[in-house]
Amino acid sequence: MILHTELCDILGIEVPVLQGGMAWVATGELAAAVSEAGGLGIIGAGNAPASVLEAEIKKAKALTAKPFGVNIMLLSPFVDEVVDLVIREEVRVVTTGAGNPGKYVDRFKEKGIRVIPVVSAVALAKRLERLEVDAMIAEGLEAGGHIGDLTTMVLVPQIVDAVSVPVIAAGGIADGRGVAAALALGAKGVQIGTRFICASECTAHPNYKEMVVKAKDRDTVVTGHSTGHPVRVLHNRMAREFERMEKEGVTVAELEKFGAGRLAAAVRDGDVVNGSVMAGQSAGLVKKVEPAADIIKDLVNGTLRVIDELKAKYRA
Ligand code: TUI
Repeated sequence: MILHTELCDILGIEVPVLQGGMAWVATGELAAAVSEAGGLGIIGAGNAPASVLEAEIKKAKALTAKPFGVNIMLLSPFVDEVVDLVIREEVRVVTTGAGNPGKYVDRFKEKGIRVIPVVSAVALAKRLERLEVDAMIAEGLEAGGHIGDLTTMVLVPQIVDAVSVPVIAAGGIADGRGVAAALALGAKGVQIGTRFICASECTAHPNYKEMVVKAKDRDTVVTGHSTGHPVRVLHNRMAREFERMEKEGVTVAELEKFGAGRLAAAVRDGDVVNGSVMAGQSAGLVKKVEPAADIIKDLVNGTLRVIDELKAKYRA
């Protein structure tokens, strides 16, 4: 495989593909499989306490000697203990989501941990560059879960222009065409979530994987605009109920209570009717469940094919 960018050297990986740190979905097994395949596997801490994350980190360490990361969800009630754990376990890379990681950056850097925040707007990217983060993930609204309000197509080049660290594109990327497009926008790598839900090594319930594989182009919706935390999910009864409650003007506290535990219900228990089936718009591009190594191979081969074809076809 010969798809190499400076991001590979910074992270000690073979191909510039990061696996999204999806809460409940991105366990030690999935992260290890992606890292073994040459990408960067990432364990999603989500809302879990440090003890739960610790077990996942130990699992990943038992399955691979290659670098892997942990995603810290900054709205988690356990964020402080999760930060302490990641430092204690000497995890090589930290990505952050759903907020500004500013107050933690120095502690990670002191330990030589690479810090890569997710940003969904230029202003935060500029602020974080001053803290000397190692790279940034520019995530567009095509992504699953909690999202910002710009598309990948317009966000990535604006972040690339605003900062001098490597930018990783995320949101809507699921095959080599998407990776090549991200590189064309100036990204040095990609982060992919939805397609890795359908990795064989992913421990998400088969019902969840099946719903992603069966999803068509318009099957995701965004709920939670009224809460200030919009979340992209596959449309089901849960999403319909949530939409109805939002339209009726139900309070944020009630909506949060209604939503509590729903992601776990879908991922762990397979309740894809009453659970929250978070997935990106790229679900429509995901066709099957296959090993993480095959996904990585397909991404790399597809990217190289697109680059060659563009050059052969359009250079006059
Ligand atoms: O974080 C994600 N995706 C997520 S987090 C999550 S758990 C959750 N569930 C319900 C409500 C809220 C969270 C499920 N999916 N992706 C990375 C991401 N980060 N997307 C958007 C952002 C973001 C948003 C605002 C990053 C920074 C930010 O900054 C705000 C500020 O303080 O400037």
